[in-house]
Amino acid sequence: MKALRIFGTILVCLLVACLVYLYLWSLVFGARFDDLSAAAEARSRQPHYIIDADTANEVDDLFAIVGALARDNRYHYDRPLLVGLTAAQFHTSPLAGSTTALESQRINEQLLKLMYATVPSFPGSDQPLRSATEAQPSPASQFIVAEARKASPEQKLTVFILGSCTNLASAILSDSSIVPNVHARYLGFWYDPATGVYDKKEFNTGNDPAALNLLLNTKGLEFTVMTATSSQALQMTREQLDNKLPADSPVTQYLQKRWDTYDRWWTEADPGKKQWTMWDVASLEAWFNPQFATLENRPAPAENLPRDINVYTAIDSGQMLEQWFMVVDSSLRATAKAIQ
Ligand SMILES: [Ca+2]
Repeated sequence: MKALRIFGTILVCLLVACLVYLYLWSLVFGARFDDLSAAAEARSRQPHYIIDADTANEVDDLFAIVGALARDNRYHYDRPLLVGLTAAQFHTSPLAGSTTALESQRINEQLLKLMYATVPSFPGSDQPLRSATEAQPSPASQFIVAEARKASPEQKLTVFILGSCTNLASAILSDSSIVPNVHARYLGFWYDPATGVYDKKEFNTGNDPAALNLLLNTKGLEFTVMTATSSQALQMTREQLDNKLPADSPVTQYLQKRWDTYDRWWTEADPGKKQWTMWDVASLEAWFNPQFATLENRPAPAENLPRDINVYTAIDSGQMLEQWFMVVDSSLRATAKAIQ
């Protein structure tokens, strides 16, 4: 009888221990499951974007890309995710060879390596559109199509165009079903906010006018422009570059070398290259920091589809520049610490 009581007590104790064990594990697994589902939810809302840049044409593209890579963190789903870097042509430059997109691609790859970024990159077409209806397919345009197909009208793919519009225009000509899934953010043409007058005599536009007009004339394509007029206010001095980023960083040194060795062919002003207009930086920073820019709905150019487009009519260039330096400086310092 006594043995039976002892056996019963042991059995009850084991049962209680099992229940406590199961309860504790359910708490742990439940918390983990909540974390995972919250992460999946945040990830599904994460804005995806592509930068399409004519990097080898100028100096400012490099700074815009470095600013974006400094922010990119694949594990912070509340931040925009740079899904790819594509390279654009600039065939009208007096310095242009016959493979300008490939030249841009090479610099893009170097920047990704220097920033330890695992972002895929693709070369675009070396030539502008053949006509308003004929695409120039390329790995870049195919990549844009593939990413845009994954997007939706509610969760659009943002494509920053920092050079000619050839690659996105070719993507749309290849598959027009992507249009409602894409938000084009163009850096180009002049616009006077006071008079509402547009002027398309500008470098990026001139490298593929048919491609830009295709984007402006495409019904349902969300279109935002950081104009040359607004972005020209963003001036960086060489002194700032030398003083505000870590001098021993390979990224700082790469940017300084580009600044020194690039021939500024369009002007003889400022021969010592004491400052540089950071047009492309303005386009990305206005998106990262909307509080530093004024965005307005304005009628599209009269010769294009009658509709409103989004136009940045002013920027706070001082705040934008400070923010760019702060983010890039802290990213370069963190990287240096991590690889020590
Ligand atoms: Ca550019």
